[in-house]
Amino acid sequence: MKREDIIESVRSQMPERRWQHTLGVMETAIQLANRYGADPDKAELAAILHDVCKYWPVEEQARIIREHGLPAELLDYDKELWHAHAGAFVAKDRYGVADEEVLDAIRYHTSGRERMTLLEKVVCLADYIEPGRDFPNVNNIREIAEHSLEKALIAGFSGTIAFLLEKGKKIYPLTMQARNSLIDEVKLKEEHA
Ligand code: DGI
Ligand code: FE
Ligand code: FE
Repeated sequence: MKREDIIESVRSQMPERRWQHTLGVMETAIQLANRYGADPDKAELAAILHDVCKYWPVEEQARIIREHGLPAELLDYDKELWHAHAGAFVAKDRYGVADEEVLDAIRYHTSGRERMTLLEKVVCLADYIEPGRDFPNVNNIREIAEHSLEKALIAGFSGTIAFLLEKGKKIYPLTMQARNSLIDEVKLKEEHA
């Protein structure tokens, strides 16, 4: 499907404020891609589609996970995690996105995972810091993002994990693995600096 048609279709599936968020993620993902050497067109496409399923009924998101062989353990964790995996499926199935890098960036935009690709980092971080975001510490993460994708994401995931702990919620293991892995990457980079 053409970029413009995907945009109109995605926009029609979410409330206006979520569309504004998506526009913010598109803009920020392109900026980060240019800053850190990722492909800005891929970053933009992943951003356009990253929350496509966010406002679908949760039963529909769960059905996609069950019927299409997506990780079943997701269903034992917070529903907020489901739209990312369901979204990657829909991007391929309904919008014809074939690029696995783009699909992974959509799939892991919420949880992260061990050894995230550059494109996954760009989209995940853009989702945290797009201009419309307002949560404690977001300005700090924006500043860190000026010089380190990895350090900014560590700060983002640390905040999310603290939030989940505070709420007494479970933490999806990929989020812990993502943070651990980013910490290792930063350490390695500093050792080789
Ligand atoms: O879809 P968005 O609101 O733009 O952002 P998102 O896809 O990053 O979703 C974030 C929400 O997911 C946030 O409110 C925390 C919630 N969540 C629940 N369990 C987990 C989780 N986020 C992560 N990273 N890991 C979890 O285990
Ligand atoms: Fe999301
Ligand atoms: Fe989002």
